[in-house]
Amino acid sequence: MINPKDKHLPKIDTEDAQASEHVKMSRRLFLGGSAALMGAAGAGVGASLLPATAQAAKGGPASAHVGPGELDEYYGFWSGGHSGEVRVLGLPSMRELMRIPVFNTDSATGWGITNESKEVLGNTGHLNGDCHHPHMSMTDGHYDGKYIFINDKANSRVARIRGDIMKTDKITTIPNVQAIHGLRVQKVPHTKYVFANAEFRMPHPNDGSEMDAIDKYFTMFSAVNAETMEVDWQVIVDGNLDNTDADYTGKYAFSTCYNSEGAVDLAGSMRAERDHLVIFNIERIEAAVKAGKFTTLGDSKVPVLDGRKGSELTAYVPVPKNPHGINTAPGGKYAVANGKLSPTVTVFQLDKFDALFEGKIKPRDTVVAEVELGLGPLHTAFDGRGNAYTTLFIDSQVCKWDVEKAIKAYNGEKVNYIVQKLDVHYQPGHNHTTMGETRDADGKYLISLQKFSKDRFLQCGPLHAENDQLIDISGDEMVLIHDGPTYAEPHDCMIVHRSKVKTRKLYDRKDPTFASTVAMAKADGVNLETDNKVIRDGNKVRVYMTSVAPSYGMDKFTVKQGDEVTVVVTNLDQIEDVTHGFCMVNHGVQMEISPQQTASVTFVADQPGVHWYYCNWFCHALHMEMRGRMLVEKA
Ligand code: K7E
Ligand code: CUA
Ligand code: CA
Repeated sequence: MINPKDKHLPKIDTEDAQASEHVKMSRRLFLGGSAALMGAAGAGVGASLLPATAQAAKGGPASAHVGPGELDEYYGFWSGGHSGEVRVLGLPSMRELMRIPVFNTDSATGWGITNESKEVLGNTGHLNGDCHHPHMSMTDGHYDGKYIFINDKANSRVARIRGDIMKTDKITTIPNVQAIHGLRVQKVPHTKYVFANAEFRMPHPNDGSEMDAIDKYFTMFSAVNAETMEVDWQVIVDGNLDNTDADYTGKYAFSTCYNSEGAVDLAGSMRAERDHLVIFNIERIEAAVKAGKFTTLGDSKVPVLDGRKGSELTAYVPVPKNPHGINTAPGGKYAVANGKLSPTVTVFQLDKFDALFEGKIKPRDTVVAEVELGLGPLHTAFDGRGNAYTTLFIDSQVCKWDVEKAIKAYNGEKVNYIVQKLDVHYQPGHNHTTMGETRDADGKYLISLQKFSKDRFLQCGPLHAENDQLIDISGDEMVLIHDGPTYAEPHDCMIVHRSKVKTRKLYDRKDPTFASTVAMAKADGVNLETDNKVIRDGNKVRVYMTSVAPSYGMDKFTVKQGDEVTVVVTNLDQIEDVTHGFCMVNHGVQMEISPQQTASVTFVADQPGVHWYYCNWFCHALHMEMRGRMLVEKA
C-alpha cells in the first residue's frame, strides 16, 4: 500500500516521454491509493502525483525510496572509472539500471568479443580504459539526449554512446597526446565539439631520442567533432591540462592547469603558488584553421595551432594552487575554478572574456571573487538558485555557498557567503546536481561522489566500495538521504531528467551498428530476416541463423577443423525485452542479440567433435532448450 507520506513519488509532466507508461505502471497505485492520490490522478498527466522534493513539500527531506514498479525521475550516467564502462542509474533510488561497456570487455553482451563491437573498438588492441567524465550532448544549453561522451585517460581516447540504444558507437584515439582527462561538450548553439584535455606533457616528436628535454615537452587541447568523431583541431598550451568546461555563448572553453611548472615530479608541480586557467577563443581558433595557419605533427593530419602564452587564440589567468575542477554555473554568468591545494575557489565572470581578448582588461580582471571555503576544494555544482556546492576533499565535506555573496565578500563587504557545510563519507571528488550543467538546473538533488567508504558498508576484503551519496538540496538545508556503494571508480556523473532521454525498445533493422554485417550477408546473397544458411568461402565459413524464442533457425551445422567460423544471428522477435544470446561452449564466445538486432562473432573451429551452442539470455520458458550443435569434422 502506498503511504501518502512518502514524498518520493516521481513527478509527471507533459513533456515526459515516459509519462504515459508511468501512468499505466501507476494504475495499481491509484486503485489501492489514498483519496489524496486519487485527486492527483484526477488532475491527469501534467499534474504532479506528489512533490518529489522541494524538501518534499516541507514535510522533511525527500526519500530515496522509489517503490516497486515505480520509475525514477532522473537518469544518472556514471563514469565507471578504470572499469572502462559507463553505468546508468535511476535517481533518486540510485538503483543501477544498466551498464554500458565502452573501453572494456563485457562477457554478458559480448562487447569486445562480437565483430560489431570490435569494429567500434578499432584495432588498438586495448581492452582497458579509465573513464572520468561523462557528458551529454546539448542544444542551446539543454540536454538533447542524442549522445553521451566519455574520456579514456588510459589510452587517450574519446567515446560516444548513442542515447537511443545506450551503446557505444564510436571511439576515437586522440593523436599526438597522452592521457585524455577533462572532457566537456560545447553547450551552445549545440554540441559541435567535444573538448578533450590531454593531461600529460610529452616530447614532440616522441621518437625515443630524448627523455629529459622537458622544457620542450608540451600537451594539447583537442576539439573532437561530435558528429564525425574526428579531431577537428588541437591547440598547444603552456603547462598541462586538467579539467575543462565551456560557456553558454559557444565562444569559449576553458581548462585548469595544475602543472604550470612543467615539472615531471610531484614536488615540482607544487612549486608555484599559482597555476592557471587557460581560455580558448573558439572563433579565433576556427578562423586560424580556416586561414591555414596551422601545422601538423607526425603522421596525423589534424591541424595543430600554437596557443602558448602570447598567442591570440588563448588567455591565461593565474589561479591558486594546482586547481582541479572548473564548472560553469547554469546561468552562464560565472565559472568556478576549484583550488585543490588552495582552500579557495576562484569565480570568473564570463562576459568579461570578450574584453580580455580585446586587450581592454588584464587576465585577473575576469576574476570577481576568490574566497576561502575549506580544505581541498575539487569540484563545484549549482542549484540554479544562486548557490554553489563545492566538494572539500580533505575536510570530507560539501560546502554550500552563495555566489553573489562571495563576490560581495571579496569586494570587502561583511557578508557570510557560506550557507552550510555537510559531512560526507569520506573524501569527496566530483559532485553533480540534477540538470546542473545545463540551463535547466532544478536544484533538487546533489550527488557527492566519495573516494572512500571505510566503515559505511559491509566489508568485502581490502578493496572497498566507493560511496556515492544522495543529498536533498531543495530546501534551505542540505540533507543526506542515501548512501550508494559503487565499484571503481565513478570520478564523475551527470543527472538528466528522464524527459530528455528517449530510448528505443527494439532495434531498427537499418541500425548502423550492424550495417557491416548486413552488407556481408548481402554479398553472400543471404536475407538475414528469412535465411538460415552456411556459406563457405575457402576456409572461412559464415553461418547465418535467425532466432525466435525459444529456438534458433538452425539447430545444427557442420564445419571443418581449422575453419574460421563467423556466426551471424538475427533476432526476429518483435517483443520488447526478448533478448537472445549466443554462446558456443568452450570457444570463448558469446553475445547479446536484442529484438530486431543482428550480431556476429568469429572464432576458429580448432577442436574436432560435436560442440553445443546455446542461448544465454533468458528469453522464454524453454530458454534452456534453445540450443544447437556444431559438428567440427577432423581435418
Ligand atoms: Cu577524478 Cu574529474 Cu578525473 Cu576530479 S577528476 S575527482
Ligand atoms: Cu533465447 Cu534464451
Ligand atoms: Ca602547480
